[in-house]
Order: sequence, then structure tokens, then C-alpha cells
Amino acid sequence: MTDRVGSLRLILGDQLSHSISSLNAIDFKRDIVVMVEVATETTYVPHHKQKIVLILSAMRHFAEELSERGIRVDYVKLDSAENTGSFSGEVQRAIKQYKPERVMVTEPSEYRVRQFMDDWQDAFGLPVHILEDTRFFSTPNEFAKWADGKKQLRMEFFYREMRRKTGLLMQGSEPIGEQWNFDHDNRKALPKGLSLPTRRRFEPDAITLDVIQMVGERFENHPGGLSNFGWPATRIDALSALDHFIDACLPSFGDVQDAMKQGESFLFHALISPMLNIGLLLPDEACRKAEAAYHSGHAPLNAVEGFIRQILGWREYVRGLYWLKMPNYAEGNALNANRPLPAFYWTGETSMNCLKQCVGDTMRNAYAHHIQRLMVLGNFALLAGIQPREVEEWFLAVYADAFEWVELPNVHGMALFADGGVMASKPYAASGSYIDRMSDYCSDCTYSPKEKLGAKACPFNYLYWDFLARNRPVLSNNQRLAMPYRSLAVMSFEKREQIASEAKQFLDGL
Ligand code: FAD
Ligand code: DLZ
Ligand code: SF4
Repeated sequence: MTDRVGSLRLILGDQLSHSISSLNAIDFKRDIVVMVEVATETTYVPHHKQKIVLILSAMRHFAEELSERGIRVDYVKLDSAENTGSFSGEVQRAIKQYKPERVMVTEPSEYRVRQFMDDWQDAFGLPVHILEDTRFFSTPNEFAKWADGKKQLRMEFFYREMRRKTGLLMQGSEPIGEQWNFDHDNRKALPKGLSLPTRRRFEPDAITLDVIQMVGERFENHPGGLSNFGWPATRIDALSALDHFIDACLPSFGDVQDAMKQGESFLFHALISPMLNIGLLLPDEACRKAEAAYHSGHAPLNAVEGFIRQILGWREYVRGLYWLKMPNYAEGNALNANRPLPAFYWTGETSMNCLKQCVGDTMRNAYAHHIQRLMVLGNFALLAGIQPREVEEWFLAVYADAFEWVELPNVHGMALFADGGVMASKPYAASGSYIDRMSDYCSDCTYSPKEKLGAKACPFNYLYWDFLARNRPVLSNNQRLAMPYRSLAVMSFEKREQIASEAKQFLDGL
């Protein structure tokens, strides 16, 4: 009789699902689960304090749940004296200690981790089984097959494939409502006086409080505050956050999905991306619950389709694109953007109220909603020509839901057009009038969205035209930009000169 461990099953901090493939057919007597808090993961970017608290607290809760199921768990805390500080170091140490016959792990979500995991079998001299992550609707291979031979990889067409595959919102082979996409119904500004749902906050329990204290001390210099921490760190709480969204927010989610309001970054959004990304919620259950809300008459089709498209469409699409294009994807800089990231992305100290509000929300909550990220924070970085690498690092650090597989395509491709149009058919560039239409930020700003030039002019206005003029060689052939380029062509020479000069002065002062 040997007391040698059968399988050493490693579970990473974004694999906290009881259905994770690395737990399949676990032998309760011979196998051991290893979970490790490691310095390399907590510091590869300066993560927002709330993001670290969420992940470590959720890991500790998950380890407890596994123990309660009768599974043997070795959980290594960040401050344990033996902790070597990296996934590879900790797996090697556990192999020495338990002498397992094999290591089993679900494939990591990020290329960075996959690279060193691929070396483990040779380095450690035992079989390392890297298993498929079955929590998604599609696989990277399926995406690669769909992408093969296509000139353009548009989300909309991949999304339709996913609708057919899953049967979500389908009636036979046709989409319910005879339309695949109701996006044009989902661009309304927030009506005055509309009452907003309250965010469901989850009071930290003893485990979370412990982590909060440790993170407050050890990661004091990382961005963000901890006082507002209210993320669900267990499966049960995550499910109740999802239910709260379906009950209280989903019916209005569609109409005002793109709206922004000072002091209110949650609005009707789901606030479930951190839970989906670490595995406390599964994408399938979120979509099925939303679909059921449509069939029961609780929520209208434009809201339910809009929500399902974000998860079944965008989330799956960005994952497919990431694995198809990595590692080269991160290297591109199609618009040759080279300016350093302004300090106000970290401090919020700027007189541009929209940016100040969005940075403020981000630092308070480790959250900002999609349009704040895309049309304010991303749009500014695009127009100002900020280096993609610096913008990507910022987005990867400050949001509780930020993991490279989902952050990189959204920032590099969608917000910055740094991939030259692989993801987006045109840059999401907009002047101040878009922000004015979709928010109440401008009424509290020192600048005016109505002024195009001069000291009071909203910087987004002249930066927009300067961006188009500066990037003419790369962008002017884009059919979707034909109209603004025509407007630029008929602008007087003096006006164009003034735009260039005010943009230069502004950008030099950043
Ligand atoms: P809702 O608006 O209520 O949407 C529901 C769900 O749909 C989300 O929980 C999310 O899982 C999914 N979803 C929506 N849009 C996208 C998208 N574009 N890509 C992938 N999934 C999507 N999302 C992340 O999960 N991590 C990131 O690091 C991230 N970085 C982003 C950076 C930029 C510049 C932009 C423009 C978007 C980014 N997104 C990212 C996508 C999106 O902004 C967030 O998923 C969303 O704001 C999360 O909030 P929510 O749960 O309230 O989402
Ligand atoms: C993001 C993160 C952080 C901050 N800390 C840990 C950790 O200490 N241990 C862990 O297993 N995972 C952590 N994570 C999540 C990982 O970065 C994520 O699972 C991998 O990057 C996936 O490729
Ligand atoms: Fe932002 Fe311009 Fe509006 Fe000020 S005026 S809040 S800078 S869009």
C-alpha cells in the first residue's frame, strides 16, 4: 500500500467553479487539490486593491467549500513562510512534498501562464495533463475554424453562430423577434427622474475582512480604495447578485445600456463580470436566466437580447480572438501612438469632468461600465495617441474583472484600434457631443462640449479632428470614416491649422 498521491490538481484563482475540468473524476482518497496565493500573480500589474481582495477571498472560500465536500486541499497563503512566490515554484514544491503520479490542471485563461505551464512536464519530470476549460460556449479551436479564410472577423456573425449552437433566443433556425440584434433600441440617454436600482452590496465576512486587512497593508501602494468593497466572494452570493440583476435591472438594461450619470456608474448593469471571470458564475446560467425572464414576460426582448449578446457574443468572441492572435496581438501599434499615459488616469486630477468621474468611479469600485471604459477612458487615450502598452496595463490593473484574455482585445482592438481593424471596423473615436448626449458630465465641467475651439472648448472636440488629420494615411480609406474625412476636407485651412495648434498645446501640456 502506497500513500503516494494520485493526482495533484492545481486550481488557479480564476478557476473557482465546482464544475471545473481539473476536478473531474477526483479520487477523494488519493488526490489532492493545491491552491496557491503567489506574489507574481498579485503584482504582475499593480492590481486595484479590491481586485486582489476579491480573488484571494473567493479562493479561500472555494478551498473551504472543497474541504466541506471531503476533498483534501493544500491551500498556500501569500504570507506563508515556505511560499516561493510563483505558480511554477509552488507546483514544484508541492510535487516534492506529495510525490504525485501526475499533475492535472485546467488550461489557464492567459497566454502568459500557458507559456510556463507548457514547460512543467519536462521541468518536473512527470505527466502534466492540461485540460480544456469547458465553462465557455465555444472553444478557441472552434473560433479558429470560424475565422479561417475570413477577411473580417466581425462579432455579429460569430454571435449568430453561437445563437444557433446554443438555441438561445431561437425559434427553430430563426432568431426570436425576427431580428438577431436590437442594439439600435439600446442607445437612449437616461430619462430625467428615472429611479435607479440600488447596487446589491455584500458585507465582507470574517474571511474577506482578513484579506482586506492583509491587502491594505501589503499592497498599500496599489491603486484604489477598499472602504467600498462589496463584491460577492462566494458562489451563493454571486448567484444572489445575478438574481438581483435579473429581477431589478434587466427589464431596463437595454434601453439605457449606453447612458452615463455622475456618481452612478452601476445604473442597470449586471456587475457580474468579475464573478463570471473567476468562475463563481457560469455564462450559460446567466444567459439561460435572462432568457427565462423574457419568456415569463418579466423583461423585454431588446434588454434580454442585449444582455445575452454581451456574454454569448462579445465575451466568447474576445476569447476566441485572443487565442487566435496571441502572442503577436499585443505587439501591434497600428496608429503609432507613443504618448505616455497621463498621471490623471491614476489620480483623477483633471479638469475634464467626464474623465475625472470615470477615474473616480474606477478607483472607488474597481468597476466602470462599458461606455465609460470605451467612450470616455478609451476614447481619450485613442484621440490623444497614448501608447497601447501603457493603456493596456492600466485597464488590466484597475478593474476587478480584468484578465488579459478579455482586457486585451477590448483595449487594444476595440478602444485603441491598435490592431488596425481586426476587431473593430472603425475606431470608436468621438467628440464631446457624444459624451454630452449620453451623460450629465458636461454640465459640471469647466469646458463646453458646444465650443469647438478656444479656452472653453471641450478638448475632445479639437482632439477628434486632430486625430483624424494625424492618422489620415492609415484611416482615410476606411469607408466608415468617409463622412468625417469629407468634412475635414472642406474645412478651411485656417481652421485646420487652429485645430492642430490647440491639440498640440493641449497634448504637450498633459
Ligand atoms: P454588463 O454591461 O451588464 O454586461 C453583461 C456581461 O457581458 C458582462 O458581465 C461581461 O461578462 C459581458 N461583456 C459585456 N461586454 C463585453 C465585452 N466587450 N467583452 C467581453 N465581455 C463583455 N470586460 C471584462 O470582463 N474584463 C475586462 O478587463 C474588460 N476590459 C474592458 C476594457 C475596455 C476598454 C472595454 C471597452 C470593455 C472592457 N470589458 C471588459 C467589457 C465590459 O466593459 C465589461 O465586461 C462590463 O463593463 C462588465 O460589467 P457588467 O458585468 O456590469 O456588464
Ligand atoms: C489575478 C490573480 C491574483 C491577483 N492572485 C492570484 C493568486 O494569488 N493565485 C492564483 O491562483 N491566481 C491569482 N490570480 C489569478 C491568476 O492571475 C489567473 O488565474 C491566471 O492568470 C490565469 O491565467
Ligand atoms: Fe468631458 Fe468635454 Fe463634457 Fe468636459 S465638456 S465633461 S471634457 S466631454
